[in-house]
Amino acid sequence: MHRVAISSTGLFTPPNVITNAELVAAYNAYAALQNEAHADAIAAGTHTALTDSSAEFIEKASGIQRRYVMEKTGVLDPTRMRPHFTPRPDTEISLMAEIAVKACQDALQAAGKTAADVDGVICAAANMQRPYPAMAVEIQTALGVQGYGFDMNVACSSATFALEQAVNAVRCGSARAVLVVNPEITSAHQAWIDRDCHFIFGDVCTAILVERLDLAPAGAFEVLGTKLLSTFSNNIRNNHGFMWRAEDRNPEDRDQLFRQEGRKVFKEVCPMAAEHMEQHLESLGMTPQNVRRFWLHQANLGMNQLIAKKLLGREATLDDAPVILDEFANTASAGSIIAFHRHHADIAAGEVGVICSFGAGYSIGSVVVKRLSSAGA
Ligand code: CO8
Repeated sequence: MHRVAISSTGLFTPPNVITNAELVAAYNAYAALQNEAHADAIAAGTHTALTDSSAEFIEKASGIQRRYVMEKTGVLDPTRMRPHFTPRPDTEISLMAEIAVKACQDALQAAGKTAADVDGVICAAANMQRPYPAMAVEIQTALGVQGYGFDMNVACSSATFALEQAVNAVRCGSARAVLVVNPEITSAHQAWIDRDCHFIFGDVCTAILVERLDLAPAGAFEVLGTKLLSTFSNNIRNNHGFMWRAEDRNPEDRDQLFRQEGRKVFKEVCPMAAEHMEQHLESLGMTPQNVRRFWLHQANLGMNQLIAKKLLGREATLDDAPVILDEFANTASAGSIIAFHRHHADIAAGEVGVICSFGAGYSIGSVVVKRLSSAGA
């Protein structure tokens, strides 16, 4: 068995920003058009008028100020309300693979490694652009990695669940290094026409290089342990899948996109996530007080504050549990990895941190890491 480290991370940030003000203006224009189109039914009481969204509500309820997207004109067009993506021929790299390759290259460069040092690629995200061939194989080939690749999906916990697979592969010697990559193009399956959730998501891609510790660069993070949990809930759901055609479904049906019972999710997931991390730390002989930093899933600021408070027994600071959702919104599985990517440089050798995701399934994944001072230390 080998000791395993996170050698580096990479980040691809999409080119377009949508502020809450821009988003709300587009939604309110859409609502006005809908209300105009249904004016008679609204007057007759057979149709419910849409009410305006508000930037103040969004920031207060979620902590989100803006989000990045791959394409914004379609999202902000009140007659469209979804991004414009041009279909690509089979001979061209897919959009998911394209941004994944960029994030992987960023991670490889940060570790001073090349594709020749890597034996596997796991593409882990909340949605896949197509069923096959696997995006991971496309990414692997574009990078020039000899070995294997596969896709996996555990919604917002895709990255942490994939980290466990990568860690196990390296630990037992079937790979020297595995790239875990999380291309999250949430804008393509976000319900931009639903006032309750139109503000939640953003696009991004993260990558993590998991490597044998004796091969890892100085300052890498040893993985002390991983712990996964899932328990079924309908409170976050997307019914879109390959059966839609045989079921004569319309891809625009509301249940074919993301939907949730946000308040129930908030109430149920916070205690589960805190307990999960506590138990994980206990199994490693530690308590939350031994942890220098929590890199938490980024869905809602209040959720993160509550979870961190449950763990620490006091109000958490941004130093205890950094926030990136103000800038990125919820980026599904990538959120906790962006937090780690942006906020790990000041962790001293010997200090311990926890990466933790929570989301649809429900699914919770935690990864406990310790900063190393030099390779193999
Ligand atoms: N503008 C103004 N008012 C609004 C708006 C709006 N946009 N939306 C709702 N309101 C109103 C409501 O109508 C309601 O009014 P009233 O009190 O008169 O009925 C009031 O505001 C309060 O509404 P809510 O109870 O819905 O508001 P909350 O305070 O609960 O906040 C949140 C809503 C922000 C959604 C919050 O519940 C939340 O963040 N919950 C946690 C959600 C969460 O963590 N979900 C995880 C999902 S992510 C995941 O697992 C990955 C899925 C895969 C990725 C999919 C990518 C697309």
